[in-house]
Amino acid sequence: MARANFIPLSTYEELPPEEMRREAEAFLTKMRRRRTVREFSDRPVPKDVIENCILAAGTAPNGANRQPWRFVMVGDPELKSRIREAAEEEERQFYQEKAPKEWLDALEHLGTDENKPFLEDAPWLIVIFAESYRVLSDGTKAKNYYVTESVGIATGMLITALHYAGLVTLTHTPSPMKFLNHVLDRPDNERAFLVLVCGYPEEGATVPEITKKPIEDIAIVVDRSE
Ligand code: IYR
Repeated sequence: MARANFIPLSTYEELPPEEMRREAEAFLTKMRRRRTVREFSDRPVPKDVIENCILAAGTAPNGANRQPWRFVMVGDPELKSRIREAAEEEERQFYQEKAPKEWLDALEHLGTDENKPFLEDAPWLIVIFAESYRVLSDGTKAKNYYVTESVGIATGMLITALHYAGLVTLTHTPSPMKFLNHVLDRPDNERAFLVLVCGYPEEGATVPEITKKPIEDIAIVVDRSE
């Protein structure tokens, strides 16, 4: 591929150290308010808000700038109930037959089960697909690179954008997810990555009282220059 035209980095803004510190702290404070929610209100959320959040996700760094993501916005009640029905069928098998005891034990404190009413209650399901490879106009397949990493980063940015817009999300991973290709009519070169349930929390929604790891458990400093 021809080398791109290179232009000055005109969008970068350096912050003085104090402001840098303030911004980083303010961001942490805001992100600590994000919680995964499992009880959704059916209040509508404007489509343009979701689209802007998806555009923000689409700014994610990714392999070779192939942008190997597709965000299918499902707001149609009929489609949502088909997704719920199929997901609950998969989940029944997971919870009642396939899941090893160790996995079920790990999930127990979160109180999840095969019932997924949020798939119908929430105004939007954003079904995220990863484009494993591209199909060129002559029918040949072209590789994409770091697809899982790229789509994972974009998904994190989407969750952050939706949180900033005052919405809540649930990262739902029915397993296996192949049924989503059928229900949403997506081609074979796309594999469902996860379902991001999005909307307002149900009034009186509760969340598990869990904590996040402290800095010493998640960061390892190898630079002693400070
Ligand atoms: N996919 C199932 C099970 C599940 C698995 C993990 I790991 C979770 O953190 C939560 C749920 C479900 O959606 O219920």
